[in-house]
Amino acid sequence: MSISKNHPVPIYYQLEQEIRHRIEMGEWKPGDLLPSERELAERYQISRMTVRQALANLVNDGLLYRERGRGTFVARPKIHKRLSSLTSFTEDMRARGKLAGAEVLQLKLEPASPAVARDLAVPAGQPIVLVERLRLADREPVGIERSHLSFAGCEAIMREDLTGSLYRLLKEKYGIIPTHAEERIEAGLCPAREAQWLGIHRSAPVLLITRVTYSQEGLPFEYVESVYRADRYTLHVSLTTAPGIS
Ligand code: 16G
Repeated sequence: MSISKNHPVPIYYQLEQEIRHRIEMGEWKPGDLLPSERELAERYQISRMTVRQALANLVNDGLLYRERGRGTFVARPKIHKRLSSLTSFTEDMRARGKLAGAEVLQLKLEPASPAVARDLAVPAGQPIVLVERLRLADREPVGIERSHLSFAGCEAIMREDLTGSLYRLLKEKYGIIPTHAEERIEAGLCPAREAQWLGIHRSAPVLLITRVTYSQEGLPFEYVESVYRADRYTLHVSLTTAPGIS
């Protein structure tokens, strides 16, 4: 591929496409160091400013990352989480060909705070289960999920092995089928404690997702607060035009 200066497509965009192509073809692999700005400018006979713009766009898109003093590298592909279907972490990972894992950070019975009690439709102060887990994709920490669980006999879950799929356990052993969820997604900066577990800088960008999950009976059984590494996650939504809008 070459870059044409007489083309209506801007030169920085042509360079972006060229780099994307090399990454897609596997010519440049995750972790590879890209040629320097100067080398790229010379190779394609374009200005360093143009190279800088193309690289900055690819860094913003998460395809490349920079390390101060070392250069620009090819990033690992992110985990795509579809927002249109109710899935578990394990299912999301399986769909990506990754091995899901969990490390239990906290497991206890605690009185429901007024906010959690409202979402779980229980009286404030009622003992509910708190399970906080570090979630792993191919053994790499990608998120932390703090689930507040409330259903008849939920204390029994304290004796379970929670390093596998929680949703599968709930389905198979407790007859609770996650059927519907309401989710809220915000951008945030990683708190210090979570940053340590996730192995990222304090205040690195994260996705903060809260979810209330309902069973097949329409009862809320889980209120979860999650922190996912923004450098490892992309949220994916399919959109269709609403009827009546042209
Ligand atoms: C998802 C859910 C979380 C649930 C977990 C169960 C979000 C924001 N969170 O990660 O609520 O507890 O799946 O996964 O999507 P598991 O069955 O693999 O343990």
